Amino acid sequence: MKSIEASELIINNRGAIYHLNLRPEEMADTIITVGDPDRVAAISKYFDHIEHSLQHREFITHTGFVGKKRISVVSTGIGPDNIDIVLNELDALANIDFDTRTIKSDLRNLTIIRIGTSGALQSDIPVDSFVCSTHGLGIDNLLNYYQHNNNDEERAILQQFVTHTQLNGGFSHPYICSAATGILKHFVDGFSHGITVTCPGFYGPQGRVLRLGLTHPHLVDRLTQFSFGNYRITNFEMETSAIYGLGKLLGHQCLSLNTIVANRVSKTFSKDGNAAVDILIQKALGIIENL
Ligand code: R1P
Ligand code: URA
Repeated sequence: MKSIEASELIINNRGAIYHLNLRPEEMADTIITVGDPDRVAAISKYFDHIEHSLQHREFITHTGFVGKKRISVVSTGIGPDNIDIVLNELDALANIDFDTRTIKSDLRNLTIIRIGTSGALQSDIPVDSFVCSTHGLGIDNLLNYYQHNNNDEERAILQQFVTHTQLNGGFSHPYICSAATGILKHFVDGFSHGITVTCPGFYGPQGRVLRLGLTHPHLVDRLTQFSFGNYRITNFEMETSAIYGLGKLLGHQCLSLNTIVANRVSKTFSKDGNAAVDILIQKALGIIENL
């Protein structure tokens, strides 16, 4: 098998992958991703034991154990462009032999769970509550750089979304990917379920006006009013669709859990987002330990 060249798969002097600075044995099969680098320690403080602690740029990783479950917590920084780096490098750590630079014949399936913050798009989803994303619907374009396809239901939701929002062509080509249902079913009690829209920015791409005029001034209303069968758009943020899309293409099981810190309909913001995130962390770890 052809080996992958030095410029394509970049391995540093420590034998670790370029951006994440991780060696294959330093990564667990169960991975929690967080946007905020400070959230890594906020999660690993609940580990019984930390084996590895590494950092390069905004990418901090702590690998350790909760009970018998080996877990890596990795910070991605903000946005889908960083998810391109993190998902490809996590997969390379699992599925490419770093000595021969060839793809392994036995591929490893990772479980990748995002614990992040998000803005709600429905009045009945208050700040400090939790959303589990049934789908990631991307208006960020990342997945359009990879060959991908959809099942019938995903195609139908996407078609309805494009018709309803008129967000297609020009700068945005929306894409969609569903959550791993085998994991999703464990995150029901205490979670709202719905479609999460992933945006390439926090201000204009999420309809926030400070000093600049927007090309889609009615974006928030359009997203709030969208429905397809029993599905509605519950929230938006900046990583979920990229994780779901790339994760599924690479054969991994992905789920996104969101702490709602802003409600864009009631125009409210959490008074203590970190406390709400901490509740989600403890709730999620209790479930992940037993997956
Ligand atoms: C924006 O404030 C950031 O918060 C959300 C968004 O997806 C974006 O990354 O997630 P995190 O709290 O995980 O960073
Ligand atoms: N993260 C986002 O991306 N948007 C919000 O409104 C809140 C958190």
